[in-house]
Amino acid sequence: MDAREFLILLTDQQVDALFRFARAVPEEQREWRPMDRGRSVLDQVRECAGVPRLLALMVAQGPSAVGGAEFEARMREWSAWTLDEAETICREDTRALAEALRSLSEDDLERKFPSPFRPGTETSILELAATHCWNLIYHVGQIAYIQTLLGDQRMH
Ligand code: NI
Repeated sequence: MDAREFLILLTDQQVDALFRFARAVPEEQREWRPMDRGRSVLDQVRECAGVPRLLALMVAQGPSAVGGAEFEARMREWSAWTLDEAETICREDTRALAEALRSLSEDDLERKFPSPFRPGTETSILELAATHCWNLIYHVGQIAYIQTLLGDQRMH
């Protein structure tokens, strides 16, 4: 299995984990924010669901295809999604990201660009696409921590 297919597999596994963990939190607690300052489960799920469309655009058209204005417009869209809507969109757009990745040659995948997320560093298209996977892992961890705060110590 090449690096691209491995990334697609890991990402799909983390999408499954995100919704498995989120649905394990009782519905009435999905908007609870630790200390009234942390981010709720639903808020984090919405972000994870909103990001892959932006990344698919960047993979298909280059990192400069998405700027601050596009990102802010996407944030406004995702702020209203229910958990079910977020799941449908996340799965659809994760598939679109995978297809965008599969349409590139190995050389295109490894070509370096200035990183849109870390100024002063460079990133390849493959690394950029991996942003979805590590963002999912980060937020699954935060949701798991919220679960422990709510008294649920199980691994979901
Ligand atoms: Ni994030």
